[in-house]
Amino acid sequence: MNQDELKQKVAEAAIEYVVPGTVIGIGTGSTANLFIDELAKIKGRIEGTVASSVASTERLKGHGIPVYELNDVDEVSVYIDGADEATRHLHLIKGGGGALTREKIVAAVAKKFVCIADGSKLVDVLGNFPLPVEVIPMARSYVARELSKLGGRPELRAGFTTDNGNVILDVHDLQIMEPAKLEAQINNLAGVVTVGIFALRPADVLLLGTADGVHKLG
Ligand code: ABF
Repeated sequence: MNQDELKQKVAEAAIEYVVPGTVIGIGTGSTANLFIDELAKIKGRIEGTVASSVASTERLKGHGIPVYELNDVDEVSVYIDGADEATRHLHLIKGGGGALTREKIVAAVAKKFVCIADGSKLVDVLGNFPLPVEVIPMARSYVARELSKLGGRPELRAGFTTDNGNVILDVHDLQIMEPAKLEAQINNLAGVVTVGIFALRPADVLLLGTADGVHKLG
């Protein structure tokens, strides 16, 4: 099976976690897109969705699936989204698609976070994938200097503005041995909106698509 077929398998497996009659949190990226297409087949069973990006909102609406503003819903039963890297502890790097802030907000609200990914995303140590950090534009240089002091090599994501009007620094050359600690440290830098480490609020379930089937961790 190729990577797209593995993503399709986890997207199908995630349908089992959809709680009927509730609002479902929907992530961003190619795996989340496949999940949206699966969700469309059972859209009559849910109340609606909240989405972590403009792109996902458009895809959901294209399927006729209701999308609500997060502020208008009291509860999100489950959040289903992909990741760029994941560990067996269910710590993640997210944000390769640039939607990390909204993803972190929806993950915080959701009762359960189900991460869906093909097996290539599983790593022993986070950091091979450049760590995205969303930054208020005027703090870009300051935050880049501070990230360098933490041992990383930040690069401005060229020509990219987030859905929130900010920039992204992708931090290369990190070996993230203590994800929760580094998440808190980077979160505390003035001008940082969100860091793409999801460890303080990790996934609750990780569904991994592999050649011998979908593996469930957590
Ligand atoms: C989102 O989509 C992001 O956090 C992550 O960057 C990306 C994963 O994309 P894909 O499913 O296309 O690999 O979940």
